[in-house]
Amino acid sequence: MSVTAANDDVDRALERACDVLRDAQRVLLTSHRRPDGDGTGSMCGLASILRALGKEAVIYSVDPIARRYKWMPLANTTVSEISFDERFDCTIVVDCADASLMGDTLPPPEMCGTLITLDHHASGKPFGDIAVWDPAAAAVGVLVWRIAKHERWPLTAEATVPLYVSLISDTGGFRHANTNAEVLSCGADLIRHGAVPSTIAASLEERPSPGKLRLLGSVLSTLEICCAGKAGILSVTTEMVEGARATWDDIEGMVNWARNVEGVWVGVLLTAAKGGGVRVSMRSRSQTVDVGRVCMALGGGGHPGAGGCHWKGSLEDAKTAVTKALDTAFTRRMTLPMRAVTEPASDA
Ligand SMILES: [Mn+2]
Repeated sequence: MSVTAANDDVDRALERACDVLRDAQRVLLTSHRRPDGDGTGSMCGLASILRALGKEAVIYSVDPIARRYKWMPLANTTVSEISFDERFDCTIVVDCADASLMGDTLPPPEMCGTLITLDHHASGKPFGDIAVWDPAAAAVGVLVWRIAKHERWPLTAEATVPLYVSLISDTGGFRHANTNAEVLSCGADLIRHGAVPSTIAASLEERPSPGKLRLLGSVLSTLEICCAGKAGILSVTTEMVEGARATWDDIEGMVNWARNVEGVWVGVLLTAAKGGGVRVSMRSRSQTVDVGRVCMALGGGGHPGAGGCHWKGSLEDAKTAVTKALDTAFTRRMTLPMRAVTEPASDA
């Protein structure tokens, strides 16, 4: 690994985190609300490694683990509440760019002990007593792997499965722009220790329920192409979810249909949230525009390839604001030097 000032900071934070973890006996593991494959996978993987060392590791998520990840080792040991008299030596928050993404789910400091955060969002606002924050890490699973390697802790076969899920979730199966040599080395090491890629891929395979397929049908029919063909926008409303007898979980991944449309650089999914407002999800094709920054301008954040924000207002207002923000991003990109405006490479 090349040594830069930033890497020095990451390495130092990682060493401090290891110092705390080494001495800790009771560890609490948690992530952002509605944890995704990276959040769930890194919690379960780290829990397995710590439990094998004889430590107690409690996985905590207020929201249930998504159906897609429930089969993962240790996912079924997740607890959704913690008694007020519990005390932990340290608490590890994974994949959470910003303390606000946890809502008020983080227990008070006297329960948490030392607060360690492991994150890799470029737009992140690192928090906690020790923040291991490295935007060059393709997934938080890579940071967990670095900790295990640093401490020479055994990678349990059980841990390799959720950690591998973390890697493929955040790299789109080793295809997205964040795929680098380190994440492939990490994947290779996980395979050496027991992960079986084809089995894991089969477990993650989409087997849509009839409700999800009905919902997809109605969502696809909302497609609007705007910004001179460079943006595709899909919308979901509560009525559509209920009418299809689908669940809110079924929306996950639908934004990619908008992004995959021929000629489109950025796909957007607008979800009219139950409690009012609109959840905005954006995905861009690599080498086009940084949607994390576009979403930051709209009060959210994310990565270059994936971003999101919450819009307080109607679906139509959200559409107008998103279209305007994307128009600005596309125009700005057009004024960049030619080197940066070559046609996007196909993601396939
Ligand atoms: Mn992540």
